Amino acid sequence: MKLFYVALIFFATLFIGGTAQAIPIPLRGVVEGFYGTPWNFNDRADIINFCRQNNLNAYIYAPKDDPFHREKWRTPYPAEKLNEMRQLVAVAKKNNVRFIFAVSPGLDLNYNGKKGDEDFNLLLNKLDTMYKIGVRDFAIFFDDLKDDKGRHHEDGKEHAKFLNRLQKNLNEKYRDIAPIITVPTEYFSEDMQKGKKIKPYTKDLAENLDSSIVVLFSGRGVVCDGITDEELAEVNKIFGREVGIWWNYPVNDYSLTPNGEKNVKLALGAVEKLPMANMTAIFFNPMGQVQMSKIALGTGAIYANNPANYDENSAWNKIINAQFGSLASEMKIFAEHSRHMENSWAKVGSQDAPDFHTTAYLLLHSLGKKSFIDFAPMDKKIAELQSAVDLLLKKLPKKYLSECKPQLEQLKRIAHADKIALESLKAGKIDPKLKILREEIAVNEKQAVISEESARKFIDDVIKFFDEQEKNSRKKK
Ligand code: LTM
Repeated sequence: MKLFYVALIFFATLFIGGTAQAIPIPLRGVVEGFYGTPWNFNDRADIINFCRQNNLNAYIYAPKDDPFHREKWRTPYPAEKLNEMRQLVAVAKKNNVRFIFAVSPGLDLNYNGKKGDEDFNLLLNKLDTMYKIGVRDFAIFFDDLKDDKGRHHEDGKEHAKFLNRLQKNLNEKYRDIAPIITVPTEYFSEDMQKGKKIKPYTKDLAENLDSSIVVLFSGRGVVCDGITDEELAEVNKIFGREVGIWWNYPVNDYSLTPNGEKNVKLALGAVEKLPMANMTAIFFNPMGQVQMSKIALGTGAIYANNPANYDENSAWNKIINAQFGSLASEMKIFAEHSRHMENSWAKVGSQDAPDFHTTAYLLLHSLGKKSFIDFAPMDKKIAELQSAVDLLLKKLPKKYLSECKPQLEQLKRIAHADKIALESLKAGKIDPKLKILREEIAVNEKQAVISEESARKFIDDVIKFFDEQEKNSRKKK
């Protein structure tokens, strides 16, 4: 009976006024893990400071295009770089943020024989150097080791053996280091299984990996539309431990234009559809655009500090208000048009500007069906968009503008073309300028993509409407 009351008091204290008390994810932060130009010292110091302010407690150093992290992982950091790293570690310490140093040696790592020992020692030396400058957290990543046919040739047992040996060596040498964090080669659940069967790499890794090593996975896909509690539980079961998440939002290193040219759409939405269940760790992979990443990262921080009570809309509003002050309402209009990221293998982030989309849809579907067409709601949406973009282009502080000017300018072009499209509908006749504007927008899509299914789509839809009208009238003749 006594036990019953103790349990009752325990659970009662978890609930205050009907809301569950916040239970933060123990290890929560940012993984600088994207492809493309790595952040510089100031960006990193800034993000570490941002982590402290937002109650995130870890930063992983893992820029894919730092040669000393991946391609030339054997080469020690030059003195100047090491000195920068030392300063960064000090910044992290001051901010109470764990600085996690990662190496991705998988491209050409030897596991066995003499070469295996040599590589092992080289890696150990690299970590030793980092220990000497104050690092106490290490990560070894084995992601993205597939060949051009999408196959990998990694061996789960070898990875486990290698990581276990490293962990053992570090633990014997140092008493104050945290368990190693790893990302396996099969790091998303659809790649860990074939049908219902766990693939050999994952099975061997899971069966042999030291139970204290932290495993991160990215969801059912590399970049996917959320992770359910069930999906998390399934991966926990595979690895026999509570795994952590490497979340690929707001990273945009894969965002390609329709012609396959690089980039760029900005991911300015909130993180969403993440589990409520317990997990050991979560790391958000940002964009190269450090300041613009802070919208999603800020919402990620709110999530990671209280997953069970997370509401993406209120988090998104709160963060934009805090970050942009008097420009917050304009910023929300802009950011709303740039949240959803999608290509043939990636899909994440909520719909871009759904209200704008619905207003346009309702207008286009009322044409020819009603005697009175109400243009006012669309007029209002376009006017709002135009004035928000103009104000941001004029007033946004340089640190933000330097990261989002191409997208703002593209949205300005789109909003202008939307206006011409709307006027064409009002006049019942297409303004010839509209097709020229669309061409100009298409050319600029090499640098900036935004609101593809909302404000941008309205232009195409209106042109299509007039093209069909013309086709029909020709048919009648
Ligand atoms: O997601 C993981 C674990 N690895 C890479 C990241 O480095 C990259 O930034 C994202 C997004 O393109 N995809 C990956 O596969």
